[in-house]
Parts: sequence; structure tokens; C-alpha cells
Amino acid sequence: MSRHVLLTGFEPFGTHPVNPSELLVRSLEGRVIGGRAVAVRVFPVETRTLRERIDAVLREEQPEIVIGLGYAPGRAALAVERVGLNVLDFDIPDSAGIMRKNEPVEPGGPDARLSTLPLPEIVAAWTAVGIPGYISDSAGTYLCNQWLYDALALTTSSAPPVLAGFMHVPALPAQAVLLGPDKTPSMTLDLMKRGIETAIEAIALWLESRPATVPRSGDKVWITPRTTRR
Ligand code: PCA
Repeated sequence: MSRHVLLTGFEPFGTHPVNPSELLVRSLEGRVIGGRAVAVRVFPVETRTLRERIDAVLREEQPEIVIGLGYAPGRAALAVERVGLNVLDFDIPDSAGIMRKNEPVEPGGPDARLSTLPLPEIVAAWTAVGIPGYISDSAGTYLCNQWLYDALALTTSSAPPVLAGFMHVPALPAQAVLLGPDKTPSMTLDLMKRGIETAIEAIALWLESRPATVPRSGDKVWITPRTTRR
């Protein structure tokens, strides 16, 4: 099976009738970006089943790259997340009515897991084509943070390796109109779409430019003596 990119979005939650991450992944379904076919899934905003849903889709699709997308009204631009924290601390219950306050995602798990996407390369690619985007150091403490923490746990020692990361997207213009245009930044779906395409292309370039094998510390390095020229 050829290796590909898996994009996941979330269903609407809370008071938001639309989730731009769902529209975004559906608009990219079946595309080929950076030489890789794009598969998509949309998850309900449910804490108790999220990890098993991610696990099931990773087994089914066996992607080379998995990127979660989520909606963060109030964000000013695309935000590629650096870290998933082992913390759930909800402001509102999830879509199944479940509340979590100051609880771990994974009891006994590490405090944090770091995204394995090439973050600076993604932001540089956005900057180069004029798409506003940045590295975010907090994915919050709701379902998107859980997605990143769980996806990184599930891909940590996968062979062949799977790159995993998460991006938050801002409100769509129509959502900003309803939420208060004086205080809600927005981005069109088309610009978000180009941002995700650009990010996948940057990841593909980075994968292709990496050395095939990275020497481990302790590996012997043989230096062939150069013949001295006279
Ligand atoms: N955004 C929420 C969860 C689902 C979504 O799209 C978050 O930022 O955690």
C-alpha cells in the first residue's frame, strides 16, 4: 500500500453550528498533495472514545503523516501546535456531556509529548507564500490537546515511522460576523485550504531531503584517509 497523509477534523461542538476543520478536511479528501494521497476522517468531540478512534484509523490507513485539525475561534492565523499536554481541563463538557477538570489524558503518562512535524519548515513555507501561520506552544486543554497527546502516544514507536501533529484554524468570516467582528479574526476556507496544502508540501520536501539513515551516537564513523596531493 502506498503511504499517504491522513487528515482528521472535528464535528461541530459547543455553541458552534459549523466546524471549519470538518469543512477543510472534506474539501481535501482524495487530493494528492506533495506526492501523497490524502485520506480524511471527522471525529465527534468525545473524550472517552477519541484515543480508540485515532488508534483504529491509524491501523486502517497506515499513513506516513497524520495531521489533526481543529477549530479555535479567536486565533488570528493557522497555528501548528508544538506540544500535547497530559492535561484535560474543560470549560464546557464534550459532545457526550462529559466534563474533565484537571485530569490527565493518560494516567501515569509523560507530562507532555512533542509534535514530530517539522514545525519551523511549515511556518517558513507559510511565510514564503504569504499565509499567516505560527508555532503555538499551547493546544489548550480540551479535545484538540487530547488528540495531539493521544496521536503522539500511538505513533511514538511506530515502524515505519509516522509523523504526527496538530493544527488549529481560526473562525471563518461568516463565523466572525456572528461572534463579533470587532474581536474575532477570521480566514477564508480557501486560504486555510492553501495553508494545509502548503504545510503538507513542506513536510514532504523535508522528508525527502532528510538523510536516509541517521547515525546513532556510538556508531563507528570510518574516515577514509585522503591521499595527499603533491
Ligand atoms: N476544537 C476544540 C475541540 C474540537 C475542535 O475543533 C479544541 O480546540 O480543543
